[in-house]
Amino acid sequence: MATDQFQSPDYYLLDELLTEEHKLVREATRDWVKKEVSPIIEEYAQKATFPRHIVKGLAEVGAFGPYIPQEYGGAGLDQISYGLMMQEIERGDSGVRSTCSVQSSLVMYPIFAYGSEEQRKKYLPKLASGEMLGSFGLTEPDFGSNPSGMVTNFKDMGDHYLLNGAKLWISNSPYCDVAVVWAKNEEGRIHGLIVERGMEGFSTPETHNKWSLRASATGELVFDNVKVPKDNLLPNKSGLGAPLGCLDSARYGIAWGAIGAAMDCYDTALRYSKERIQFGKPIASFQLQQKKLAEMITEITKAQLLTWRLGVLKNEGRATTAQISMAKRNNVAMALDVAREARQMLGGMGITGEYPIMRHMMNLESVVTYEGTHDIHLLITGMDITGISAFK
Ligand code: TGC
Ligand code: FAD
Repeated sequence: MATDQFQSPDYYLLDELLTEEHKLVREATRDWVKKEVSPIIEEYAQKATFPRHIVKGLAEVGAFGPYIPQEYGGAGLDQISYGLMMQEIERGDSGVRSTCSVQSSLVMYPIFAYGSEEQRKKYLPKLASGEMLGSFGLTEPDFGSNPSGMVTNFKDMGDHYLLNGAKLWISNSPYCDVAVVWAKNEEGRIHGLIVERGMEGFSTPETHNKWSLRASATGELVFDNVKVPKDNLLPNKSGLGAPLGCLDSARYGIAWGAIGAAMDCYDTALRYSKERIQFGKPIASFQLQQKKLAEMITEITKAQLLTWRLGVLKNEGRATTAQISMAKRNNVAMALDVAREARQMLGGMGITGEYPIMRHMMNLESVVTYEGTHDIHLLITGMDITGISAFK
């Protein structure tokens, strides 16, 4: 890949809405991405290999549990700092941001919010430092958008639980040391269990042949009569609301992350269009190309405003599930549109790994599907404004 020359667009001077701490966090993350992600990511994506070696660096930059209190190893930052980190990391690659979303919001968050004090002390510092990598098992082969139907289950055997079932499409699974797994008890109530690598009957086969998120490892979590100690059940919340609460936090991070991918595509296309000469002029001088760039920066700016406001509401504890859905849906669709237009602006070069655009575009095809599909989020908005669930 060519040298990373990224210049962040800020058309409405939104930096003025950020604190000094926000800007410091963003610059530190941006510098780290330029140094550690940009130079290697194309090669890892082409090879469809997870860059395991950057996990330590992600931990050092504070990307694992940015908003988890420092006493548990987190960075103790606010939600806007968390969002800005996800933006900068996804500017590098959605797959690397995926690793952070899963570790922070889908593994550390449930242990912090629903776990016992012993569980917090045992797992959170190791997850924050990258000593442990986590995964989150909600989706099953027959239950994706409708997780309430899950069949993975556990039985109370007196001194332990016996876990059976399988989870599919699980980010980080082939490399995870621990998994937060959602399963039904004998009464059909959903609970979270912490499953550790090495427990007999627990396996994590990798899913191959993905054309998207190629630098992120995806796989299954398979439970064949796994004996889970009783201490590994998350005691403080049960029901579908428990995993959905984690998704609120991860979807919020994705809303910011998608802006990062869009900014990278826009910035690349803007620079290319000023340098590429056709018909004796830079292609940036043609009205059709200017239209594409003008629409991209308009949509990026609208997403930045929406997401900053969501961050303020989240800091105040007032962001609703439906507001988060709207931002996730809008921003990922926006980023996909920007990526597709930017790809065209680069002509044939747009399909090569010399530029990041095609990789972002392919990654975003997963991002628009995971953490609730584009249509599911539309229906969450529909449910919120009408009071009628389209799912029942
Ligand atoms: P519904 O009846 O609406 O709700 C069931 C119970 O949950 C409560 N609830 C919430 N609680 C906390 N936070 C939220 N966000 C909540 N949303 C709902 C709700 O009040 C109810 O409580 P109670 O006490 O009445 O029982 O549930 P439903 O079965 O009708 O489903 C609703 C629907 C379709 C919106 C939901 O299931 C959904 O969001 N589906 C999409 C599934 C999804 O997003 N899966 C993501 C898997 S993880 C992933 O993709 C990780 S990718 C990570 C990466 O690599 O970055
Ligand atoms: P389905 O639910 O079968 O949906 C198929 C289509 O039907 C979609 O277009 C959907 O919008 C539509 N549809 C479904 N129901 C309705 C309805 N009621 N009305 C209208 N349309 C509907 N899951 C995890 O638990 N942990 C992870 O770490 C994780 N990581 C992932 C990583 C990747 C790369 C991918 C691709 C997925 C990951 N997922 C993970 C799973 C992801 O959350 C699911 O793929 C997603 O929720 C959709 O489920 P599904 O693929 O089964 O699609």
